[in-house]
Amino acid sequence: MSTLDEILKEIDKAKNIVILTHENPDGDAMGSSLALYQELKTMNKDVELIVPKYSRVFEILPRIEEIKTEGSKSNYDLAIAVDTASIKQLDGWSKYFEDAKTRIVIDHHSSNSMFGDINYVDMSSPACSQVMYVLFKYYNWEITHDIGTCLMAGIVTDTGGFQYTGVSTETFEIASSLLSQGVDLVKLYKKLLSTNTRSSFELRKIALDRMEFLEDGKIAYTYINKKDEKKVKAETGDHEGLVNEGRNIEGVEVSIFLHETDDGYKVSLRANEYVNVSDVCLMFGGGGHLRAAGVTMQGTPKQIREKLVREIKRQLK
Ligand SMILES: [Mn+2]
Repeated sequence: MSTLDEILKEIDKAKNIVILTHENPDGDAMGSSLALYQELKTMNKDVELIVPKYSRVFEILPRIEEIKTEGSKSNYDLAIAVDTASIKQLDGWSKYFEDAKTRIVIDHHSSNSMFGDINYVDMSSPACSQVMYVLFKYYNWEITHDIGTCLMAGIVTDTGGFQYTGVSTETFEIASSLLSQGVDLVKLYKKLLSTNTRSSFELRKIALDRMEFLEDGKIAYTYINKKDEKKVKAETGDHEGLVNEGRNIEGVEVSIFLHETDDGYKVSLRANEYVNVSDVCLMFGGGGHLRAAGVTMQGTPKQIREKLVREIKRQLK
């Protein structure tokens, strides 16, 4: 039996299902989980999608008002984690996953630790929403306008508007089919990629002002701490995408962005051409994709910067 058939068998069997995704959810986490949620609802499953905190920019996504901040049960028949590379990323709600009778992982991260009983991970896919589209097609599930909107939101955000490595002819074929169904790509693009909240703009100003160039301009580095966020009254998700600012500068191979959280600094690394930032993050217990990865580290921004630069330097040409 193929993995996809096994997953369907578990879904059929389960009466109640919980869907989970990673902390600090991006458009792909929101889009792929909401798409799956809607289909399971259509199948008359007792299903809950739990996302404790998300940016209000996602409020344009259909059915987002049905998301729960905590579960109504402690042991679900089935838990499905989407767009999530490790159990750690499920943060404070990993208990819903761990305590479920059966656990499924659907993802696209190359660093996925295969933490489910059944794991469907397509590392060549640029978005979990694209993996989800393939699932829908395989199962002959109907891609409604609302579901299509969620999948497109995931694909367009995780590919930075179809520009990142991993985008393939298949990505465009899927986008094309969603477009012909009437999904409003222009609106999603504008709202999710081109519009800044005022506080995220203020945060960007601070991050840019603080940016440093190291190793002959091959590394860009900046950070945001809690004090900055308080100053600009930042909301969840306002720091999203700041790591791209450094990467988009000529001559930069690796962009380092640190974001202070309750557990230390969340490090985001982006590479342009050749540095394997997934390997760099793995050194410190994190992971991700070849050119986009993350890890949480302890210490001051300066100490963390030194550790990262030491590792990155070994790969610089
Ligand atoms: Mn993703």
